[in-house]
Amino acid sequence: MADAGMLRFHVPEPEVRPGGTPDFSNVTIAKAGSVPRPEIEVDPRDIRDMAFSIIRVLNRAGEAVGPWAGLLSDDELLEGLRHMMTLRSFDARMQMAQRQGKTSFYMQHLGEEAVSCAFRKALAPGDMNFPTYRQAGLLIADGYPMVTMMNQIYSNESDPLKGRQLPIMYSSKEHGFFSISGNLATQYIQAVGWAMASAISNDSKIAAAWIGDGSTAESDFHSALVFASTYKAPVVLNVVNNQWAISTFQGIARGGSGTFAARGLGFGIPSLRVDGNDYLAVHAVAKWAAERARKNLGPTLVEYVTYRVGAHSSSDDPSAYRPKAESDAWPLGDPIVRLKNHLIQRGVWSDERHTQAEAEILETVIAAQREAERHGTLHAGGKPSARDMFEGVYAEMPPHLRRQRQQAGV
Ligand SMILES: Cc1ncc(C[n+]2csc(CCOP(=O)(O)OP(=O)(O)O)c2C)c(N)n1
Ligand SMILES: [Mg+2]
Repeated sequence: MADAGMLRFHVPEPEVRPGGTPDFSNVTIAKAGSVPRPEIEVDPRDIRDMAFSIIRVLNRAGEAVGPWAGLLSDDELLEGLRHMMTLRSFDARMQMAQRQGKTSFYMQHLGEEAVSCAFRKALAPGDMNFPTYRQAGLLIADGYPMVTMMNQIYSNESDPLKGRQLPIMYSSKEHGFFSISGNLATQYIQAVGWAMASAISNDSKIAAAWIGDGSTAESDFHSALVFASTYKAPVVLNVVNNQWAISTFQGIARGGSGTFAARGLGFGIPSLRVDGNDYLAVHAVAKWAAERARKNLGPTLVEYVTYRVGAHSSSDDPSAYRPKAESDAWPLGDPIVRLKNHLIQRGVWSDERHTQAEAEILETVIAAQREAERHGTLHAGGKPSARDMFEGVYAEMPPHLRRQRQQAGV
């Protein structure tokens, strides 16, 4: 019986701390192929339980099973594998470049490659993502040049953003990648507003909002859901649940809702959970949600269940707050290994080809890096001009900035 008269403050705690044995036995995982695929016109009230399950396509044997399978050809899957491998290789090189002092900061995607790489393939040209810092796969899978990404990371003379953004905070209108904001969750309301504008102007383009599990605690997330649900905005509301928000485990932001997808239920928004380490499942669910948006059926909330294998950023050391072996214990496996095994199982890939592709990709990444470094790195070579920091914000430069520019003599 609860004590009467004595209040106790509740702070959720992760199951295991450093030194403990990783335990994901509390993570309930639906069998691959077991979650139905409803019609996109489905009444959200009829699929509320989908916010508590996990849509999966790839089973343990590497087969694609169930109603969400069968959307992608072997060639498309091979391309997807290459995109994820490229992102992983790019990450490893840039993480190393940060350690070598060539950039001040880097953020990796290790373990989460399927989410952004597969999602990109569900969008059409002209659609707009409002990403966080952990969706560089949206650019890689859309053919954005790695050299340009590296120029941005190095803040060198060819940085398209001219050193005005933190490294990895890319921006490309042409590739449907809205400028990243370091102020978390702001991208959610921006995405919903952009989607509403698209509908108001009778356009055909849809938006995709992105947020991490931890950032859903921000009020912007909840405001965005109000607007999205009231105006049936053509937007896909993505929540990447990688279990951690720097050192804070996902139970803090999730609170009592059970899952992050369940946050959508109170707004009457169809809310699905998907295996974020399953390229096929991510793509199939993204397609379903994008089609709903494009057919004026309104927003869909999608929670990608995944695991952040790497550190939060180059400034973080996860051994201070979680067991070292926790990522090995993660029950949904590695997205690259799982797609690789599927393609081997289909007879269109092999271990030898995989090893060879890894080497080829690394060579391409190194070649891009060499080219970027010819344009400078953080402490060496060409830099954007100090004059650039005064440009690009106002259509007409206000007097106080003109004065400052004069004082700086640029
Ligand atoms: C409004 C705001 N609050 C706090 C921060 C500091 N911060 C940067 S990343 C981060 C953790 C975010 O975790 P999550 O949303 O789960 O995304 P993940 O890094 O796991 O992809 C925090 C607290 C910030 N950038 N903006
Ligand atoms: Mg997180």
